[in-house]
Amino acid sequence: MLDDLTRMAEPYRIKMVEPLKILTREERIRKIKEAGYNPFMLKSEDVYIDLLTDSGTSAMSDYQWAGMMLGDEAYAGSRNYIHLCDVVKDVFGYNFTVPTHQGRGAEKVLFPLLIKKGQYVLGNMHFDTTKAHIELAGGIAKNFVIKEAEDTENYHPFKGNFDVERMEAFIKEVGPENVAFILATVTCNSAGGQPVSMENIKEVKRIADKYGIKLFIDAARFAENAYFIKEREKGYENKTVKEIVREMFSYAEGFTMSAKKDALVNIGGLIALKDDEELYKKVQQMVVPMEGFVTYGGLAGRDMEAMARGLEEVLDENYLYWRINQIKYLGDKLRASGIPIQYPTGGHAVFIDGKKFLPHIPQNQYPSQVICVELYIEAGIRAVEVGTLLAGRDPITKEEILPALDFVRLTIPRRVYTNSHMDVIAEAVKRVYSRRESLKGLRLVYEPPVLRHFLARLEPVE
Ligand code: PM9
Repeated sequence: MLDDLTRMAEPYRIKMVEPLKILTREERIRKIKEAGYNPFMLKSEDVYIDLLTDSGTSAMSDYQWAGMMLGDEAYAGSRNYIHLCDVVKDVFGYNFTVPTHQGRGAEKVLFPLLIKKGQYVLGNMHFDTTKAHIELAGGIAKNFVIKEAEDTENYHPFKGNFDVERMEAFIKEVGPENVAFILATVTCNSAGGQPVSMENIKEVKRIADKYGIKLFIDAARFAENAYFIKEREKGYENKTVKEIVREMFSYAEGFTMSAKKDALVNIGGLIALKDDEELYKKVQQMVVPMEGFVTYGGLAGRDMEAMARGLEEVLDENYLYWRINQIKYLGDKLRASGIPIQYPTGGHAVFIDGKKFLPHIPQNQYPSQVICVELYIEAGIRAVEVGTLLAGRDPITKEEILPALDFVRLTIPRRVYTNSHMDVIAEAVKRVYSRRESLKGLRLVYEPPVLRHFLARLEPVE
């Protein structure tokens, strides 16, 4: 374990570098206008620090790259698949593993097997692709995150927790036969990368059992969640992160995972089931036409090897300490300058509270998107809106949804940027904050009907 002194720096050294380019301010103003004021539409080479997502953007280790050279590209029964199954069994204690090309591939395969038309899927806060796949399978996504998550200013150690009472009242109201399953997202991305406590997972499991409902986990950031439990939950301080992960997953029947986050790979996903062999057979039948044969699920053998190694590596507590504290370092700097953020900072990103940052811009003029645009102009930083633009419209009334949480997400890729980059980001946010009163809203000029934020085009409101 690193000590107080050695913990001050990254627990890795750099073996390969990728030069960064920075455009002039005038060029950045032109580029963001051409991109329809939507950072998703920018070319990556026009970005200086890319904080769009932590998904598929990790730097792999030398051990993972070495594994890439050991890819067994057989169509069936690749040794890398077998290694991946062994690691899943060791880390999570689950018997059945099916790879998929990424997280939404796992959702697309599993959800139609669990959902009957009109049934609810209860979550703390479903991620947007997850919600989309619940709806595509004929289900209705319902969120039960605790109210404290909406209060961005005040500390709560587990803002990703379920409001179990509210969820139980809902189950009683609609009847358990109308609930397809419960999905716990760890950490809870949409609430600010906020963790779910072990106590809360246990409580959710108790309710699930009481009503005969299955519990699954959206496991994209499982290791970061486990690390927060070790840091913040009584009784877990002396357990290893690996032991905590084992316990978390012992309460669920299975998980879907975007391996592009905590599995430290650039592509990949997983479905894993504890012991439900019948469901496993159904998953196998679905995955063949959807993703590929059951032992590769849309991935190359080398990708599965990198994933197996990433799943082990991410449990390194020196790495997790650095990871969580790099996000905190940035969050603390912003808070010290009076910038409103979701507090405490989450596991993978600092979430700026867009409504508090720009109170003069109405929510339907996308204040968080305005901040993203200005950060690009200020310093070539690409952040992402997780707010009104992302929330879209009510499927029935077509009215814009105005979510309680309207964020700019400064998403930090794993093992990619140093704290010097964090200093630049903090300074850029401060500069935008200092000229906030002069900023104006945005309006849509092109709006796709589904997941509109990816492809939308906007213009400034005059
Ligand atoms: N999350 C993210 O940036 C990537 C897509 S949007 C730019 O946060 C959870 C909790 C996620 C998630 C993706 C997926 C889907 C499922 N659950 O992107 O399909 O955060 O691998 O995973 C993104 P895939």
